[in-house]
Amino acid sequence: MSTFSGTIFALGTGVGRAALAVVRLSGSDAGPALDALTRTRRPAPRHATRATLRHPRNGEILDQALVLWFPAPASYTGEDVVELHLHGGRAVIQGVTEALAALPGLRPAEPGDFTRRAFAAGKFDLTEAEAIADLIDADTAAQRRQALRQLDGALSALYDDWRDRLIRLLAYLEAGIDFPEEDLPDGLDQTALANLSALIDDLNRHLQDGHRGERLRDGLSVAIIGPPNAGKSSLLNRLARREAAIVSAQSGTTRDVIEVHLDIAGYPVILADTAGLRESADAVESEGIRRALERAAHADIKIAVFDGACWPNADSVTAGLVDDDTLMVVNKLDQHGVAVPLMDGRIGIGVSAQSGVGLSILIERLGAMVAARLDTAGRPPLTRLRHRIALQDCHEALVRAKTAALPELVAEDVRLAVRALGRITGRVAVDDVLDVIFRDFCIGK
Ligand SMILES: Nc1nc2c(ncn2[C@@H]2O[C@H](COP(=O)(O)OP(=O)(O)O)[C@@H](O)[C@H]2O)c(=O)[nH]1
Ligand SMILES: [Mg+2]
Repeated sequence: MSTFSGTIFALGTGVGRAALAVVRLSGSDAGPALDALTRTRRPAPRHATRATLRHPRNGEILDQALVLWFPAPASYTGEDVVELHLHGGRAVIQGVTEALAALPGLRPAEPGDFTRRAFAAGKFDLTEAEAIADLIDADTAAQRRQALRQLDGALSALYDDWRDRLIRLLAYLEAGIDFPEEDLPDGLDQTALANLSALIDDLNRHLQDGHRGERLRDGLSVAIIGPPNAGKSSLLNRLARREAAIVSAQSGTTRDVIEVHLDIAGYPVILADTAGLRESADAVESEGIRRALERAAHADIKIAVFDGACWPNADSVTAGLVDDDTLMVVNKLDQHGVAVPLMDGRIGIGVSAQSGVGLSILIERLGAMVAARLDTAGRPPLTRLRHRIALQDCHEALVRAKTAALPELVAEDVRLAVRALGRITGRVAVDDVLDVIFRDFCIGK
């Protein structure tokens, strides 16, 4: 039984001129609305049917469309759903949505309305609903794979399994409290303690994942650093395949941090160009250098670019920042010809940002470094801060439970842990949590 009032409608496809546009309706007035537009018999459920859509008031033809009728409950939202596959012109979309708005009981959908109704109808849990948002936002193949896996219930299965284990433990504990036997010791017995410890270990492993799943959603931060004129901006433009940063023979040109979003080996990367590292009397340039150092400190990976014209005299400030998270690059290979630069036993890559030589090796090495930081080796990763907070609450409660003095206190902590897990999947749904989650959706989802 749905608790939502009114029938909602929204354009489900992108805004702007396109071949097709899909408008979706959900609610008890969706069927009558379809009848009012087509003025003919309702099509068979789930059969694409061609129909002439007319304005219900004046009969003006609005489009020749394909319409689909999904009676409840076998629909996305679990309610009666209609899909109108229109021609994607702006006037067509406007004509049809205006006609819909004028019909009784219909209103435009708010962001996330459709998916929220689907969640309420039990079509999926919260982690799966969040996966739909992630899938729509996915820019790279790895993001798509992670979202699809979560949509398929990988996280639901994991968290539900933990919750089931805790509920069994709780039942066991409560039985001990309700029917105490004289020879049972206070607190936890060995089996229960072992079960609890095993779950705490599982939680620890899941929580200490280097934030891989969350970073895959946000993108890995990669900073290009190096001395002035080494070709940092040229390299960023090469990798971005556009002139995002100003390239100039005048040193000190780049001052602000310039970011481009890239797809490296299927992973999302936010690549930042920074000001050249040197002593500067210029206040603006000094601020740029401060920002460069700050970005370098927070970056997941650094690309240290050295000027091949000066090699092997590497800039000492940049050389001092080279660590295991750094890809060392010597630029201007077209001039200096050092193919495999070495520094302190570290092997660098010789490239020419100008001619493109060495760039494919650089991208390959960078891809391997990114993959090593984001790949989850088949385990479903933690993907959201919201989940992390609940899992930390769960973890804390279980650690407390392990040392609690009385069986009643152990049971209370396990109960809190169960609740924390339930918050992730929405088994313990609180309205304000739902508002926050579904607000992030786009309209029409
Ligand atoms: N010969 C040669 N010149 C380059 C190369 N990359 C950059 N440059 C030149 O070096 C100068 C500084 O380049 P830029 O990208 O602005 O360096 P940044 O100060 O490190 O950002 C410009 O005149 C570029 O044209 C390269 O691979 N070969
Ligand atoms: Mg620059």
